[in-house]
Amino acid sequence: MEWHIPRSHPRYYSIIIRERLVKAFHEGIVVPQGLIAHGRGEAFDYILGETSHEFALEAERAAVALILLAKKPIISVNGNYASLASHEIVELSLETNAIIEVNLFYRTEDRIAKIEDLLRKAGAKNILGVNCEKTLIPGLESPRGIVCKDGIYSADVVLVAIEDGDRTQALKRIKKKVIAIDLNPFSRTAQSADITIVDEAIRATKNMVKIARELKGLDRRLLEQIVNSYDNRRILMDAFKTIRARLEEASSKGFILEAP
Ligand code: PTJ
Repeated sequence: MEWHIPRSHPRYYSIIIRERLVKAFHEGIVVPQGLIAHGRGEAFDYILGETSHEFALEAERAAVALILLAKKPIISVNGNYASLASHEIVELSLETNAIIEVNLFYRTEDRIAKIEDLLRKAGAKNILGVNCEKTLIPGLESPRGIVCKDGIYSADVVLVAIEDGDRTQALKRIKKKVIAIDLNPFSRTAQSADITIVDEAIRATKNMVKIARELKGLDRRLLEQIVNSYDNRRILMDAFKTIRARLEEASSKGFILEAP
């Protein structure tokens, strides 16, 4: 059933995004657990004021530089990320020559095919899914650890979004550089990634597309400077400080000026 959401609703955008996920759930792209994960993300985004803070933009810039420097960068896509940001993912992949790999926590071949199809319709050219040669990431129980041999398994840099913490840690163990988009800075993913983007996945990916257009003509040395001067601990500290400052403001006044 399709609901009519009036444009005048103060939370119009947020409700439209929910509708997108619910539709994707009915189509078998998003799992029910993905709807729960989205709610958790929304709560953090609400606290953060639903905006891309400076710490997120800095992480996004370093992430794009790292992707542009990589030999084989992969954008790992799950049900939530695909249904939220298929067009932005494709644009990022085209701007940076990154390969898209559909990689699922609740893995079925049927879901992989549907997500692949969704991304192809959005214009994806370089995509791995159902038809790749498979192998296993050590330390992740099958079938969650199944990846493409020519994709994540042989990548040097992997971007994950809206992911569980296990996968990031397993990728780190096999020496991948991991970039994670995760609104929850407390999460295991956020804590164990090399570059943690504490930002909403659609906003983050849009920002990264813009940044890629700016950075892709740059000399490698300048890209290396961006990556080498990046400090993920400081970025995480800034994210926590922002949460604290917003909670302090709210708890001292009983309201917050920039309420979403
Ligand atoms: O499609 P599948 O089978 O691969 O399953 C995907 C889910 C999302 C179900 C799976 O990866 C999962 O269970 O994830 P978690 O452990 O719930 O973690 C999701 C993390 O992403 C949480 O820390 C959320 O706060 C965060 N998150 C949720 N929505 C967004 C988000 N971060 C950025 N942007 C969002 N839109």
